[in-house]
Amino acid sequence: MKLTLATSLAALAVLGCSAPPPQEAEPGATGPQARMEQVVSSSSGMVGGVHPRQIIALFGARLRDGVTDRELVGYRRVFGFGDRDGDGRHSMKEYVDEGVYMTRQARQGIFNAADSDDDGFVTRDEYVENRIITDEAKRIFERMDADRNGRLTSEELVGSGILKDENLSAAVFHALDANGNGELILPEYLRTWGRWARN
Ligand SMILES: [Ca+2]
Ligand SMILES: [Ca+2]
Ligand SMILES: [Ca+2]
Repeated sequence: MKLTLATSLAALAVLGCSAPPPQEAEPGATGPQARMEQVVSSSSGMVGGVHPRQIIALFGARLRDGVTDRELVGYRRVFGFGDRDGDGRHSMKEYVDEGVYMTRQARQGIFNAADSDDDGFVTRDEYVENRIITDEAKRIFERMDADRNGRLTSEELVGSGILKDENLSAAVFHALDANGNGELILPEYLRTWGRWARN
């Protein structure tokens, strides 16, 4: 079943889950090798002459500063639901194998993105950080997705006027469009955005 983005996000919000819609998970984005490639590409630095962290600030991202205490409490509570053995971290077994929302592949992608120290576990702080980054990034994506079809085109990004500079907008779109097909879907966008936010 193909859900609309709005429907999926609404469902995910109900589930307290930060995951992208299942049909949009892309292969090849998980595992140590993908992670290494991500590190290498992010180390190349600037996008359109601007530091990635500055780019997401230009998009209006506030990261931790944009989150209320109440939201933090909610994120921690949701983390606790998944931490079945109560050891303060999600194991691969708890989150990926025993998770029930989305596809296994989508859960694996989220787990890898959240595990920022790459030790095979997602601590509560890692989980909360990932929720802060991705929930905000999704709201920004939705604002730019003028026709609300869950796919962001370069025209939509430039047309949103969020980045004042059109050349920068084009460079940013190019950097986000990892598979080069001329449109961004959420998991694709979030992978690069997540790296920029942790940069
Ligand atoms: Ca970890
Ligand atoms: Ca669109
Ligand atoms: Ca694309």
